[in-house]
Amino acid sequence: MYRKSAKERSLIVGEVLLIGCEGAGKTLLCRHLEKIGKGEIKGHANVPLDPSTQPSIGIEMIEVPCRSRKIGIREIGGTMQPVWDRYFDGCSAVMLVADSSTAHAAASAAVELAELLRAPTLTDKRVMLLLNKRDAPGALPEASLRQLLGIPAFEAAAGLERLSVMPTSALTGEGLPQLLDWCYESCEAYGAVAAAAFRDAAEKVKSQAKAAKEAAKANSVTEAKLSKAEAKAAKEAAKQEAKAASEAAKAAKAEAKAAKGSAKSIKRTDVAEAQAEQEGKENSQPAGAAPAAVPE
Ligand SMILES: Nc1nc2c(ncn2[C@@H]2O[C@H](COP(=O)(O)OP(=O)(O)OP(=O)(O)O)[C@@H](O)[C@H]2O)c(=O)[nH]1
Ligand SMILES: [Mg+2]
Repeated sequence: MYRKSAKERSLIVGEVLLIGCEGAGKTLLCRHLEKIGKGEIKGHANVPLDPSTQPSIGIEMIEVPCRSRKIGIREIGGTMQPVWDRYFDGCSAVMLVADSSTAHAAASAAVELAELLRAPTLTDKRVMLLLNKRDAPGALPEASLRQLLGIPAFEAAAGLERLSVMPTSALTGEGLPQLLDWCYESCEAYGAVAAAAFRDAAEKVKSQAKAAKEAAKANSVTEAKLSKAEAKAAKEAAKQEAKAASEAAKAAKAEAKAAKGSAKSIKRTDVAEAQAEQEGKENSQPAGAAPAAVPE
């Protein structure tokens, strides 16, 4: 599969999605825009093209030169309407083509436009409603068409910066040079929005990383402070315990000394008492008296 080089990719200013119901004029529009972009049709409108087209099957992609760059235009066939929204995410802007040759054909564009403006993947992208086939003989006057599709209400809700409405003819080229300018400017505008969003996201990630780093640092400082305080408390407790132990030892020593002293004095009292008893006995017996007869 062919892959574009970085230089080729950098030439593309953005990609515009081109949708609209079957036969609205998307393929003829692409053909005409390409010719204007390549300079094959100079100047403005009213250069009719070969009108023969085939209904598009699936997706067709063209690159239209514009202001020394290129605009990618991706046409999704009208038969693929149920899956249009799959392509919203990857584009820079959207063009919705309405066949305004009859009121009946144009009416379905109002429903499609309402869906586009509601799509969450398009909120920051510009939307263009093309009232195509303005050259067709039965086409309604533009003012009636705007009322019929309820365009003033859409413009009020979406804002004129986001929603544009343009009468065109893919056959004669009416409005197409201006449309090419709109494509270029919308791609650039979305590029700036996307770049700003990218910068914001990068800034957010950076500040989150910084906050996480600071929180980790604060955490480790707190832990260090805590362990220092715990060590101090343990040292203090050990000191108190040692003091209490030495006081207990002193008290035990004093008790032992006191016990030894009292033991000595008890012993002296016992000896004195014994001597006194002995002396008492000796004094109570008369001198020379015969010891009492022992009974038989
Ligand atoms: N008169 C007139 N005819 C147009 C215009 N644009 C397209 N047509 C004709 O309308 C028919 C369908 O045009 P396409 O460009 O094939 O339509 P499409 O939107 O690509 O249709 P799908 O690919 O089927 O979704 C062709 O015959 C075109 O020549 C226009 O501005 N004016
Ligand atoms: Mg087509």
